[in-house]
Amino acid sequence: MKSASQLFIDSFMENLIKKNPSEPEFHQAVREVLLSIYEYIEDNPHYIDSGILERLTEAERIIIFRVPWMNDLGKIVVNRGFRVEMNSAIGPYKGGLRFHPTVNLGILKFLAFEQVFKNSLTTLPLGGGKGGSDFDPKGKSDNEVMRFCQSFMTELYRHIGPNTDVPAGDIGVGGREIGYMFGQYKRIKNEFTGVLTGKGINWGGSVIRPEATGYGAVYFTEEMLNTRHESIKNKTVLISGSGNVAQYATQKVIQLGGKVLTLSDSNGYILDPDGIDTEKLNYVMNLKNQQRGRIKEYADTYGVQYFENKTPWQEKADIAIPCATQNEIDVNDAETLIKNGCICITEGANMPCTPEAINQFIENKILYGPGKAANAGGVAVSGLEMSQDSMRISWTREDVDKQLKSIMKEIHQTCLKYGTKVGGYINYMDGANIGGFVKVADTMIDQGAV
Ligand code: NDP
Ligand code: 2IT
Repeated sequence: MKSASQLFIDSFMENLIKKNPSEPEFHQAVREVLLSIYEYIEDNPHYIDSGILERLTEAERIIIFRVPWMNDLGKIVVNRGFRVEMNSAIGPYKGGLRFHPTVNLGILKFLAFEQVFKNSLTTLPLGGGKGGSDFDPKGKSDNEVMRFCQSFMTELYRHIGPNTDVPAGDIGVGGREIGYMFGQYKRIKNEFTGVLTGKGINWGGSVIRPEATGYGAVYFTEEMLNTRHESIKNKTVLISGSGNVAQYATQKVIQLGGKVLTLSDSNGYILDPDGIDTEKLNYVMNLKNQQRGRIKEYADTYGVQYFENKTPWQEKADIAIPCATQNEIDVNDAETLIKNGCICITEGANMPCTPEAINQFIENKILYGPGKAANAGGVAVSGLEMSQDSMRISWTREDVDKQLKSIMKEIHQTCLKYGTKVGGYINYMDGANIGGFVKVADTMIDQGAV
């Protein structure tokens, strides 16, 4: 027989799916949160009575718009632009923009939903949102990317603002794209404000913002390992992706004395048994950020193995840090990782593990750090960038790194507070979901029927 909690969750999900059809990633993200928080809200029924769950799962506002731009051949191409303004209870909407051909409303709703909890965990006054487009920056010239970004901002500008909604980067959106969008916003509004984060250092950006997600994920990994009197030093690490998050996670692992064996992109992964050192990482950064090449070229340059159309999870290592995309670790990968002795999985990406994979990690009492907690360093430093912009000051690398470290420690503490189970196992997923939920839910109750 089903328990009361299962019946409640099933019926809530049935309604949600009816209202939001064909959005499996959004359903997945909501179900995970419900499973984590149900017991807590059962003990605190005022959350149910005040409709908090219905409100949290309905975006405050969604904007969908046409993005026409001219390619280098003089042809007009049309993409679709989105901004999901999910929740502004504790601060302006905040979250990245993703440019990738797979972008659709359901993906952005899952990301915006998770962002609400993540931003709440950072301790900073940040609401949650996410946006982007099905535009594919791959293979486009700088001029094409610029024209696309200008067209995207020509509509988006009217919906955002430094006290309303502050976008940033995500997959396919880095310093170059933020620059083009910031330039266009400033031009249209005749206003120099911190309307985007991840800006260049010369024009209002914060030091350590490019590094923050990857560094933060590794700081969080170190915190988790410390609970078992372990550390990253001398550990082997599998990293997927080779973009912003993967690059700086690799850099921090190297700094802390660990050995990164793999990096990947959507075509395959490289395995470097000697470890990716600083020189090789610099090569990757140049390859990916300037040349915009493929990770396969690493294998050709350094004479290591390349596995086409495969992910790194079949390799043996102590730690895995997925830094590419959602659902990149399935239950088979999870079983292989565990069988190979992996003790810790840290989500640099958003929702990289399927629910079945997460169950495997938790059942086997592996250290499992969910993205909401583990990759919150990026948006946390975005929050610090907003503060610096509004004060018209800039902090040093040491200042920002110290604040990042202390925020990651606090997030870890919150996970311990809400996620420690009888017997001592720390369920970081429950910890992050409950910890993120309480602050937003209490605030929504304070603010009335909003
Ligand atoms: P980038 O665009 O810089 O890099 C993304 C990397 O992941 C690339 O190597 C890319 O390969 C790979 N990738 C993307 N999509 C897929 C896919 N469908 N299958 C396989 N590989 C894929 O993005 P980020 O590093 O910024 O983002 C990586 C992850 O981290 C995302 O989940 C993002 O949401 C999350 N994140 C990012 C933050 C940030 O501050 N940037 C903050 C918190 C989370 P290819 O080049 O072949 O597409
Ligand atoms: O998923 C994320 O947290 C991000 N892409 C960063 C968001 C931000 O506003 O810095």
